[in-house]
Amino acid sequence: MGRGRRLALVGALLAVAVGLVVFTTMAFLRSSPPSVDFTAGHQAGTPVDLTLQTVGSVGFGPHPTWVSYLTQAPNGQWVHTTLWDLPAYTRINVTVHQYDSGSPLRNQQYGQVIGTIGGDATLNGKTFRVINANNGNGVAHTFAIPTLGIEVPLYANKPSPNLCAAAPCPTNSPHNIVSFSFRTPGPGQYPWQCFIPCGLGYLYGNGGPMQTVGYMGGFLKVVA
Ligand SMILES: [Cu+2]
Repeated sequence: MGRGRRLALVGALLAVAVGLVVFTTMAFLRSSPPSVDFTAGHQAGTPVDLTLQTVGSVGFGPHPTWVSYLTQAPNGQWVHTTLWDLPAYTRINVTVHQYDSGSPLRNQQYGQVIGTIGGDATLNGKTFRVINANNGNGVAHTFAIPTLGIEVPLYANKPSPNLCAAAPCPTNSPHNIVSFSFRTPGPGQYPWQCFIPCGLGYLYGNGGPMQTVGYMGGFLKVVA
């Protein structure tokens, strides 16, 4: 093979290699869970119902053992995502079906309900403002929107082999129902997340699902 042909061959192989790297990188960057749309057909002034679930291990996808939130779409289907399109200046009635076990809190401040309408939440129908995580089953996860000053602890289930281990969890699995409301601000993207270090097997519990959109955090995409 002549020098020119060898050079051309090396050049072609290099181009293929670069192409593969670019393609893989773009595919990785593009991979994002879907956003559930709660704005379609929304009538100004009426509240939006947002129903979520938390599960100790999602049971499918690239990380089946990770803890996760799931979102119920308006058509009733459970979607593995933490991204929502929500109307601005609207009351959001949140209901979380909490299927996971928990523990005492490392930071007791996260046992407080902060920033909701009325400053409270309900646990299985009973109003509360704080959970003492050193009593009972402890806290499994929190729902927090830091930029809006909202934080709600989600009471845990007693550890048991009967706890749901694959989402979407059926309502006959042991769970707690936590409800609260808040108002969306003007248009913008607002991050939300869990503040309980629930990424088991990661440094201080704060890696893995705690750092990944679609599991323990996401975004409110508030639109006008
Ligand atoms: Cu969590």
